[in-house]
Amino acid sequence: MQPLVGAAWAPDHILRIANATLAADCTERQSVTINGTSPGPTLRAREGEDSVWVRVFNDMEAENTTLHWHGISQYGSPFADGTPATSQWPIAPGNYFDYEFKLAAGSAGTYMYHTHVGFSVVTAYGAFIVEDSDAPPYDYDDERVVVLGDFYYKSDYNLSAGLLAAPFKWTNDPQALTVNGNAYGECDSEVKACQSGCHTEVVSVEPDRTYRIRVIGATALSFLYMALEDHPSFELIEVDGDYVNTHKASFLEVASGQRYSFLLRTKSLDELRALGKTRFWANLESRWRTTRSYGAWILEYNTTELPGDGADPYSTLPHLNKTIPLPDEAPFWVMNEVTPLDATQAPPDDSEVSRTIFVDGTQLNSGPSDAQKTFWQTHGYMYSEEMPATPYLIQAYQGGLTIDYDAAIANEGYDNTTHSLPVRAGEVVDIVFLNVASASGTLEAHPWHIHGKHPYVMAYGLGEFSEEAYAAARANMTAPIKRDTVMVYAGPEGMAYSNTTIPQGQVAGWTVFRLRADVPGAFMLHCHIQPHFTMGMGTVLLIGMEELPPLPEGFADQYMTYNATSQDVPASFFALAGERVIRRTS
Ligand SMILES: [Cu+2]
Repeated sequence: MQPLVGAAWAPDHILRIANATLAADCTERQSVTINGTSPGPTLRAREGEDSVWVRVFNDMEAENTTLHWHGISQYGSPFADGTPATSQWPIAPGNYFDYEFKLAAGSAGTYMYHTHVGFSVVTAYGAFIVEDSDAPPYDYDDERVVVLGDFYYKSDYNLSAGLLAAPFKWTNDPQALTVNGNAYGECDSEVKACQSGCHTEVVSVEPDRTYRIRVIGATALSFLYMALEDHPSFELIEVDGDYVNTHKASFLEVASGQRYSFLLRTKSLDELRALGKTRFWANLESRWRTTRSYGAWILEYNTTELPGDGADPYSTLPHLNKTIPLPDEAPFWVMNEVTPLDATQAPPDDSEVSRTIFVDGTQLNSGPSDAQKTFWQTHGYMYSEEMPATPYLIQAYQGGLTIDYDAAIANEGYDNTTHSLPVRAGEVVDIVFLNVASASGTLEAHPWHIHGKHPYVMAYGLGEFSEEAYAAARANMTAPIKRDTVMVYAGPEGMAYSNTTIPQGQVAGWTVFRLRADVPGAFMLHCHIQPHFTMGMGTVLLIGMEELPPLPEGFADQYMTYNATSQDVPASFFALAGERVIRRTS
């Protein structure tokens, strides 16, 4: 629903978040959708444009929501980042919220939007593509978007309630892996309500072309490996919204929150004729968990000159792990070799780094064994989207947020009063994520996601973190790239999938971000595995809170108070024609 796009009074996009029944793999599930579907519509904007304005309506009857622009830097617009308790009051049922932000030059790439309240993110997401202002640096004929997701039969409420319950109830792995919202499934109508027509996602291409395939990790849990039948290699060109020098790879690794683009050269008619088929499987398998999930999508050649044959979107998946094998778990993948396309792009120099901040995500248990809770802490604190009662950024705009930098600096960067990591505007910090063995001596691989801007990934390591280990790992890194979602590995000893343990509290892996804190605002820093985040695996960066940008004119009316926007805004913007109801002045 995008009436009169471009008219002076209209938002660039209107998104409506609502409850609806989905049946990705033919099994019905009450879900949260955006404009009626999962994924929601693919939004496109151009880098360097004045701004993007998206009006988001909460059409749900009883649930709050927010919408986060995953990977988008929020220079000058921290109030548009879309996180409850941190950047805004949640959007109350019946309310709307205006997100308006700029897309800086150089930000062209692949992003997503998703809700940031409760477990609704499992289906409430969509692709957000920032197009180049000029021709892209790589030649391709066309592009395709592949959004990877997890499909659970349990409701959002049951999933998160179990994670917070005593005794703790794990979500388990998803019942299906979706691609652009689709998966083939054989629904059991004696157990669940079923729909018909579900199928493996089909991505159509023409022969003899070059495609940019944009892959978006919108899974709630799964870290997916992916490879293509009879298409043994492709070239990586983008990582999390930044172009990289082409890097050949035979398979892709996509964690929750990560995005990649690769160039795929499609086969000629002669090659297809020789292979005797026009539809090819893409194999998807999860890694780094005790059990593996399996999924697929299909690359289909659009041609009338050959009979359609090959992968069948309406059939049970064959054992693709036999025909399109994917490797076992191994840390780092190609990340030490990938380099930025812009050769002038380099992290701030060591001499600029003022201090090191540690983020020690640790899984703990409490209570008797028959009613045991399991949760994640950072610096001894379990993050909750219910706290603080007034969001950090609202507190700051009210003039009521006091930052104690000295207390934080004395405590590895963490301030125990505000439960945050305060950083002065302009400071350069190294943020070290530690992978710490749990109370039961186990470890997992975590995709840590930073809001606000993209730091440089300086180095990855296994084992204990030390200055010597950091220096050695940096020497191993060809050239740091920027990204917003980075793996923190560990193992193999102690990894959940390896069925071994190590002593509780032992650090078994780490990753370092280097951040120039030039984007004032309150920004989340959290594991993008939604169950871990629900269990408390997150914290908040408070950057230069003394130097926040002013609120746009008229915006305070909807921003400073919960439940402040009209319940009576017409469902269609056509009904508003003639009224100037916006804060944009151009
Ligand atoms: Cu995690």
